[in-house]
Amino acid sequence: MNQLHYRTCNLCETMCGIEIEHDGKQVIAIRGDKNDVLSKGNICPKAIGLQDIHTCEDRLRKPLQRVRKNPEQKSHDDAWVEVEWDDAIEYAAEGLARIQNQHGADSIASYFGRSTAHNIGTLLAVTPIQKIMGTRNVYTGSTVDQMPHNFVWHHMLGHQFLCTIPDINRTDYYLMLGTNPKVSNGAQMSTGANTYKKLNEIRQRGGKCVLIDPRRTESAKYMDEHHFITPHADSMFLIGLIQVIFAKGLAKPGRMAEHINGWSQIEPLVNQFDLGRIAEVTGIARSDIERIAEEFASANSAVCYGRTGVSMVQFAGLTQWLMQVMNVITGNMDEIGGMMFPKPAIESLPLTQSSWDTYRSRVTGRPEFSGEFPMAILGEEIMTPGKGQVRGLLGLAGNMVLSMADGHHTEKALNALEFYVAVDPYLNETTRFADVILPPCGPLEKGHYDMFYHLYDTINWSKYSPQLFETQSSKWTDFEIFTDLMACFARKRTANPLKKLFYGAIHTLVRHTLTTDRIVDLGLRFGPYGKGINPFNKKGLSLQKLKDNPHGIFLGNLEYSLPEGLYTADKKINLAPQCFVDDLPRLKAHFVDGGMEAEQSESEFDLKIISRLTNRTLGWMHHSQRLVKGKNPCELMMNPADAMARDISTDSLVKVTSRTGQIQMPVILTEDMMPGVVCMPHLWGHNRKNTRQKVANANPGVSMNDLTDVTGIDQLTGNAIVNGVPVKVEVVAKTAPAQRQHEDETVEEFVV
Ligand SMILES: Nc1nc2c(c(=O)[nH]1)N[C@H]1C(S)=C(S)[C@@H](COP(=O)(O)OP(=O)(O)OC[C@H]3O[C@@H](n4cnc5c(=O)[nH]c(N)nc54)[C@H](O)[C@@H]3O)O[C@H]1N2
Ligand SMILES: Nc1nc2c(c(=O)[nH]1)N[C@H]1C(S)=C(S)[C@@H](COP(=O)(O)OP(=O)(O)OC[C@H]3O[C@@H](n4cnc5c(=O)[nH]c(N)nc54)[C@H](O)[C@@H]3O)O[C@H]1N2
Ligand code: SF4
Ligand SMILES: [Mo]
Repeated sequence: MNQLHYRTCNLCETMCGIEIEHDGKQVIAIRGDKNDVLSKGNICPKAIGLQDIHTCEDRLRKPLQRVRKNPEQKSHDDAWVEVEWDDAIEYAAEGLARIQNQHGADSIASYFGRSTAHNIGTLLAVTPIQKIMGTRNVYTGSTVDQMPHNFVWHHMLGHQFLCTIPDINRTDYYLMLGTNPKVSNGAQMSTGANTYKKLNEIRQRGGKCVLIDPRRTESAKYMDEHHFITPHADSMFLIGLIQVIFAKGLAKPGRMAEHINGWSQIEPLVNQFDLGRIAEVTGIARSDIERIAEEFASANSAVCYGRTGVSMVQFAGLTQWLMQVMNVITGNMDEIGGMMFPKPAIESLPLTQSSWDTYRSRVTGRPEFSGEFPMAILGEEIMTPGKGQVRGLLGLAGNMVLSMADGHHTEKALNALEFYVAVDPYLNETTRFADVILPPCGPLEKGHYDMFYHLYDTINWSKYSPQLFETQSSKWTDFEIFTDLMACFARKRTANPLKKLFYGAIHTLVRHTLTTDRIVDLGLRFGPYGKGINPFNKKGLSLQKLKDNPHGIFLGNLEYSLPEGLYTADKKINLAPQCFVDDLPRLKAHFVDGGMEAEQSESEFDLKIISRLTNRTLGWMHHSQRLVKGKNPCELMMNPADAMARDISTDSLVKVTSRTGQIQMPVILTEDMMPGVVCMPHLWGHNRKNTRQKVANANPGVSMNDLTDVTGIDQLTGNAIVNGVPVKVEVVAKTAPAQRQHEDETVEEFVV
């Protein structure tokens, strides 16, 4: 008899509730859970891919170890052999410890990709791994994603994870920059896959929605207005808005009036910029800037919010800061319908680091942020000889060859490593460089709690997802892998027999007592809604309470939490942190003092390329046949005027060239692109050799990050610039050949 199982889809931060019909071994169907307290039955197509991942033959069930043909060098001809878990852990720990014993703590780096944040086992392991490895070379996918947000929260509010969340359920004015929630389903704002319905609701209750994006995206039709903007120019647009708000006397601090530092600095700073020039460089008419500013400041409540399109660009730190300035000066910070702060059932902020520039990187002196360096410098730290050079890597839950800037540069760096341990369920474009791959069990084979993503809640709620299936042969969760790996590593890092014994004892204790479920239970019990250890407290949260409520528990709407909730020492919002003030001249040099024109006239790259997500795809879900079937979405969107100037027509095959690389794909002409800007999907390009991923490789596409530039970073925050990258586009053939199986000939072949 088929049964029903309820859980949260862990593929993205949207956290939709799903209902899985199954027979105890296999999934029969995956649907939206109508009773889920957050998503109320809404899901996106990606959730059904979980069924394919569960049965995917390429998903590794046992550790793989590289057997080198030439002991001195890795090669594509090396063999992979399956090894037993204990042997694999021993081999991995030995390889990492040997390097650190010889070359010091910093000679090993760690890298955490996006799947870390979707997985309680990896999340809980991050801090212990960093403490045990003791290296300063810590890298995560955050610096090709949301780091500018964290940077702003740290400097303005005192903690990198004091996340401002748009109160989309109650706002009257929604100003949205560089995000496409109809497809992404909302980023840093977890609503369940129904964000677009919430945009409709804003308008139905008499509010207004305005979108700023160089592409008229799928989300535009749920908005009242859409304006094209020149990539990278959002800071200028925001400066224009702030200028008008002050000039018209509309600035009002609201409820936070007594708790803001730096108010008087803002007006003179923005007044350095001429509104006419702002209109010219952004492409948004002066009258529109003036009107939007007035509307925003006069609305009962309003929120200015933006995501990856304004965090993976030049001046991303400034843009994120100026968006928050907009919210503060209109009295919308920590206000109903403005930016608010969720109160998650498990408190994690006090346990996480928030710091800036307490030390710097070895090669180019980049400041750390909250204990990590930008991904952009991992390659130079690996490939520049000297004391402290990175020689070993523990890399997990990210496919950096496709997802980080300049894939070929990443490949060179990975190939130069002496030893690389990957914790990942696939032999993919990145893990093929590993010496050993430790594969965790599948997503349905373990319990799940969204330890991190509740920081993005639009309502307060809590839910636990139990393990559905017994694990197949890959019986270990990420948490178990890390516990064993780190224990074994710590023993190998010390010569002291007493310490070895001590580490062994700690390991046994942790392995037998501290399961992820126990940690969740403790976190819930002692969190803000917890029952503590009081058996008579029937209302308070515990793991059992969540297990008894498989659709989740609603804990209330977002409530005021400032100033008490601030992490700044004086409990005030810092409206004008010096680092942002100091970054304004860089913006001015580019947009006002001729930098932009000089860049344009010197460069052969006359277009800018930006990224797009597609409904059915999400990096590693390209292993799901259900999701990749049909036409490959790697097509270049281009404005017809740009096409005409280059003799390109719909379906032409074009060559896109940047400073770092070249790829080919068919073109689609559309007025939805801003002239001068082209757009393609990212995280494709499954055309590298020696991977084990039949489904993805059969529908490879091309990798956008073969065009992006590792040296392109927002200087302030260190975040990669993967949007608005300069390219040129030339026609190769008037009609594109039918989708090819492999695009090897279009990608410079990488030779190890
Ligand atoms: N289907 C699907 N959904 C996903 C994911 C996925 O892989 N697939 N990934 C998840 C993850 S990890 C994340 S971080 C989120 C991201 O969620 P979003 O931030 O919503 O991501 P995008 O859809 O790429 O939206 C970015 C938008 O910025 C625009 N843009 C580019 N450059 C600029 C610029 O200079 N200025 C402005 N104003 N706009 C610009 C682009 O045109 C694009 O519409 O999505 C999540 N949801
Ligand atoms: N050009 C361009 N580049 C971008 C972006 C863009 O907009 N444009 N967006 C950026 C953004 S926002 C993001 S989030 C990144 C995403 O980039 P990545 O972080 O590289 O994400 P994926 O490609 O989905 O790869 C996820 C990896 O985690 C592994 N994995 C899956 N589940 C688990 C698990 O439970 N445990 C472990 N240990 N591993 C697991 C998968 O096998 C895969 O190797 O890409 C970034 N790169
Ligand atoms: S939006 Fe899609 S992928 Fe994201 S949690 Fe919901 S169902 Fe899963
Ligand atoms: Mo992301």
